Amino acid sequence: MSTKETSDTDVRLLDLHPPMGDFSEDVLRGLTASEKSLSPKYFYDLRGSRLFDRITELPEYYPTRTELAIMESVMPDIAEQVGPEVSVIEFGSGSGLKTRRLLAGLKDPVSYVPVEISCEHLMAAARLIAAEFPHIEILPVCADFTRPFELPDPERMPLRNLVYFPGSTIGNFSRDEALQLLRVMHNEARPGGVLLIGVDLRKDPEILRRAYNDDAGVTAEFNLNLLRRINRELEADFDLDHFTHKAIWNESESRVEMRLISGKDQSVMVSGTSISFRAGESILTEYSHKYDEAAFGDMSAEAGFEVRSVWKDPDKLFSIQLLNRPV
Ligand code: AVI
Repeated sequence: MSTKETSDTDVRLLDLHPPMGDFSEDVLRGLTASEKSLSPKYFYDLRGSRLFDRITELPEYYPTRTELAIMESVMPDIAEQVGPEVSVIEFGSGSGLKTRRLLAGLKDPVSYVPVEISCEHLMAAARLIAAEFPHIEILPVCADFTRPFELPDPERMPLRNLVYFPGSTIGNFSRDEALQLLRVMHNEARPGGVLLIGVDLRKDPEILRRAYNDDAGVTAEFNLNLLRRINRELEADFDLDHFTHKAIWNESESRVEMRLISGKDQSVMVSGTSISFRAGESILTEYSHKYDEAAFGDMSAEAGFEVRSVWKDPDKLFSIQLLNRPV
């Protein structure tokens, strides 16, 4: 693969030219399958990202504030267990509070390597972090983190790698994909490295139902925004008044499933292809798996990790887990 390093003030980008995938091809494949689906990765256009930010502040949506609260209370413990002079490799470009809390709380971290498929997004976030943490070398990598990728070498040699994957985004992957992603993280952690990961836990289904069907309708708007995006970018004519948001708890699969339900028999044009919907037919748009500690422990062990510590909030809604990659 040809790579490119570009320097922007003091932030050096390693551009691995990730294949961006084809939105139109993916959407048509999903909508012409016998069970219609759309990938949740397409939620996050500008409006979708803003709607997601609003979701994180909803009273019903507990994950973000709970993870941050755990982080606040256990950061000294994390810093102690992880040790000094690590290189932090974040899967996703976090300029959020959790990343800042981590970088501020670790002992003398040598570098911060955010990895993200959208180079623009990545550089904007990396510049913010660089301005706030001038003593940490910031080395953004533009890559698809679901596949193994090359890591840049920091100027100062780290004592170990710390892979960081907050937000319970792992829950949005199927179990097979989640295992594959854990294997990539195991690889990037390198022998003796660690993974610090946010994992949402199984809980009273009523709490989950409310978190994904909020009263203000922001999650519904977030879900429907996918159709709005397809209308705009793929010359489609979804009538948003004839699709509704629905999120259900699937007990046997231990996951929330988000769908868009067609309110009537209707046909929609997408990139020149006519797609028909029966009344009540749904498009699956997202899984959000919730794990119990044992199930996540088994999956991470399959990827080669050993559980070192699991921190939870007092109500056991959410966990932050520190996993070791043995030497
Ligand atoms: C990004 N991800 C962890 C969120 C979740 O809770 O699964 C996405 C989300 N979907 C609906 N609300 C939030």
